[in-house]
Amino acid sequence: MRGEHRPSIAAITEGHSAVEIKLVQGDITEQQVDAVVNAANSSLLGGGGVDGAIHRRGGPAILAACRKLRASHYGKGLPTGQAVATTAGELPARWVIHTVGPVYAESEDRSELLASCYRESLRVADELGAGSVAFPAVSAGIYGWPVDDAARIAVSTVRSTPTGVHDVRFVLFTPDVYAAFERALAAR
Ligand code: AR6
Repeated sequence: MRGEHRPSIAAITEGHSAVEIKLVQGDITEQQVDAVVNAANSSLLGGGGVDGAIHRRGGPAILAACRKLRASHYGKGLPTGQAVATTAGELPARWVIHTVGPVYAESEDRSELLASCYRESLRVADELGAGSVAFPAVSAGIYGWPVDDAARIAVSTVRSTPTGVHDVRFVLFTPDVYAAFERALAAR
């Protein structure tokens, strides 16, 4: 199926447990879910990649909420591996959960921090009562994480994290990242 047009919804579903994992090739800002996860940076003030897209499509309410969070809780920035929620503004979702992935480094194993992004995002989603959550491939863009490894960590962490979220979608922007998540989902 690689190279062909893929449906924008649920190309792959895995329903072996309470959480159903789906892969979607597309733009996360178009997902109708309770919560969209943003691969942010610790400033919470926006950036490029998926962060830029979420702020552009979601409008100024998201940035305003991020500024408030900085003032109240994260004057030094949101630490890597943590997650925090804001309004989703004009996105077709209720919340954006901002998480800060680690920058990839060959000299140091930061996998636990990347896994923490998924765990903490699901914990925040549970606090919110979100039933459906869309994740991008955190750290696999500007932060330079090798895509297969990023996909393996993402899938294995979601599989092993107890959560009330019943619909987890990985929304992958490009065919190569989609293919990496297909491989990760197939590997057990
Ligand atoms: N929908 C889904 N995925 C997307 C979209 C989109 N609209 N746009 C890009 N991606 P990145 P990072 C994919 O760079 O590596 C920002 O400046 C992209 O192809 O967005 O965690 C932040 O402010 C890639 O596969 O996030 C930080 O400074 C994946 O999303 C820094 O980038 C993640 O790429 C974070 O870097």
